[in-house]
Amino acid sequence: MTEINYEIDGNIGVITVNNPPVNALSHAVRSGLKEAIDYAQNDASKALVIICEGRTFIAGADITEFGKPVQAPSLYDVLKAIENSQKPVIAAIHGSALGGGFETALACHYRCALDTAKVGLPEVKLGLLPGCSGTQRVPRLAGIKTALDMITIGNPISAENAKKAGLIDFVITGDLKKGALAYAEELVDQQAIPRRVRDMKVTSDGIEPGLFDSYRKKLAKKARGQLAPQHAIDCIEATMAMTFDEGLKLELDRFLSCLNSPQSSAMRHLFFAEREAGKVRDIARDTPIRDIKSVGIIGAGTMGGGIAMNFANAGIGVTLLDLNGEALDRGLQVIRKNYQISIKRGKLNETQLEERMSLITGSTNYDDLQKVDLVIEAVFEDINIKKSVFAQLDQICKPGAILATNTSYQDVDAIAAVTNRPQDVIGLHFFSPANVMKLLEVVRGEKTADDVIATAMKLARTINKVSVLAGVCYGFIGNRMLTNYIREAQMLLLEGATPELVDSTMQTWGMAMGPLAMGDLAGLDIGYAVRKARTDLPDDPKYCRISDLLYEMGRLGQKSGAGFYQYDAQTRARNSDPDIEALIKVEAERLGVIQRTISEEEIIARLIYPLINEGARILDEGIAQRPGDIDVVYAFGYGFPIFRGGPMCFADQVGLKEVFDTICQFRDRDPDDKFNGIYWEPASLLERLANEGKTFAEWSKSRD
Ligand code: T1G
Repeated sequence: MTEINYEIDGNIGVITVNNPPVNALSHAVRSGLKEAIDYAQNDASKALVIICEGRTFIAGADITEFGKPVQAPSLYDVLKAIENSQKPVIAAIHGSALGGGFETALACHYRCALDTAKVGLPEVKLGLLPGCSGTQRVPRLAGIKTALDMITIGNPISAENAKKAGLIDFVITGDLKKGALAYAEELVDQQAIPRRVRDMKVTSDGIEPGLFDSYRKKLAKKARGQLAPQHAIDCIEATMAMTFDEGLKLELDRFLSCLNSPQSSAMRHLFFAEREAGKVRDIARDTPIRDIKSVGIIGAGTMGGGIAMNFANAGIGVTLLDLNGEALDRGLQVIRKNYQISIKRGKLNETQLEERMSLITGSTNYDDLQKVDLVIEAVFEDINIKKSVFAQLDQICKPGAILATNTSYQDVDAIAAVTNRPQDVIGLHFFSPANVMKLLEVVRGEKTADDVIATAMKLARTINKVSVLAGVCYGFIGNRMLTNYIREAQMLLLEGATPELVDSTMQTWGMAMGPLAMGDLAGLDIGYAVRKARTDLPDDPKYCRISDLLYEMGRLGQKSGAGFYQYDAQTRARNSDPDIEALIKVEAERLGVIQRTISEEEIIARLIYPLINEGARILDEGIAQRPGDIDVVYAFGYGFPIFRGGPMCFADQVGLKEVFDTICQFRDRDPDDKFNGIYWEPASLLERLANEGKTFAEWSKSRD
């Protein structure tokens, strides 16, 4: 396939890039672009247009080439050729011109775009910064503030906004090529010269003192622990004092240090893992899927309402059913309130609110679910209640309707078994708040049909979720691993770490929230009920003893104003509670636990390694398809730091031998405590890979 085509149309040389799926700047594309630019310098064309086939303009460097030796011509060589062209070069943008793609457009002398197009520099989302002049050209074209906003956050902006900022010169409606050629001909008629961004000056107008440091502080919070945004700020700030070439040198230097960092390797891993997770190994990608035009949701509580919003947001009609009329009205009011919050945040307008509310119909009658294509049960987390709901659905719903449970833990096969259509039953585990959290665990029952799985994975994309396939076990992937994480957090309390030390250590490490504060947020009664319902927990008096005590004291967490911490009634600010720290000491003594000073290093290992260990078991049992899938679950559902790539990626970076040896040390540290030996029994897959000197990634590749 020819990645680059060149032809002359009137006075215009048209360079067309065609490298599906996103016209990434592969070696072939770079070579073809440079050849075409060089060739066109001597032909009859008066100006050149760079345009792309397919769904988008160039969407960036080819991320799959990172880590391999750069093959000439480099992107720098290509952009230099474009900028030094003696004829005006015009970029014609559609879809998303991102990263190196937008940098290519910035090296052009003029830029036009379809009104539906977007432009952006999302490199920080890969632990990188624009590595080919983006940090130097955007400030020259659009000013420092626009550069800081675009580059340190990495979100794309619309063609209209890009035009307002001076990044795009002309917005086209309708046929891009036609519009771009007309625009180019007009420039030729005007005898427009090659307008080089490198020659522009950066204005310091409006740059208040301390601007850069305020961004450094903002990003240190918003992108806690991430290096790339800080480097990007330095490069942008450099445009105020350095020449273009000096700035380019600094940018390249910082780009390479990011490229070679574990953070970028982790974030690039997650980029591909997120896309890989949506593919089911043993189901053909062209498996026919069922049409989902209408959805029924049972339970108008927090989860049911949040789930309903996802479908309404995607323009899919929802029947929200709750047998309790008051609960239904409350649920509908909460949905409306959530949308009103989005309006306040400028993410929605009144018309859209009403459109979405009109797609959600309340009902207290199961008969209203007779014609829906999919039902999602989101009732109380009790297996018997769920079974009775599914028995009813089996009687009422039309043949071919998909029957899904939103259960967080329960046995999907046991639920399917109460119906005459287990092949239509699946788990769709949303995460609270369901209208915000991106993760969706798709739980495959033993009898779930392939087309039902394929439909669910496709539907996840439709409602803007990241789907991960899980097998049936207690807690599927995420919650199963979380059990051990919570257990160790509380063991650490008995052994002498305060709630504040545990939580602050994990937050500094990168977790969105520490485990104890997270327990207070979710509600200690939830965890208590889950533990009491389980019959398979070790009969260890130390097991989650503190949260059980707190529950028995009526301290349920934020909802009751106190849990591990005290919460200010007005501001809900969290404060350490000396009474609880004293209570922990007394309980530790009663249980015969000797308290000691615990290092942050031990806290991190004691909390993260159980995730890795259980993740290894989950892989070995086939509950998750890939280690990357587990990483996606934790990055998108549990606040795991994206710059560490997820538990399994982090394990590979630490080294499985190191992880395994540390787990063995934890197992053997107290021979008298038999429970410790149980909790810290290394997973056999981890042991095997550690002994073979392999990584989880290598193990996964061997199964592709
Ligand atoms: N390189 C290689 N493959 C890519 C790719 C890229 N840049 N972008 C996407 N793909 C693959 C992706 O893995 C998937 O593969 C398929 O294309 C469709 O992607 C020098 C150094 C463009 C908005 O960060 O944001 O330039 O799973 O499912 O939902 O300064 O892809 O089909 O086998 O996401 O329509 C900067 C990343 C790179 C953009 C389209 N660019 N891509 O979304 O499709 S660094 C980015 C996206 C850089 C310079 C620096 C999205 C998209 P498969 P998809 P989509």
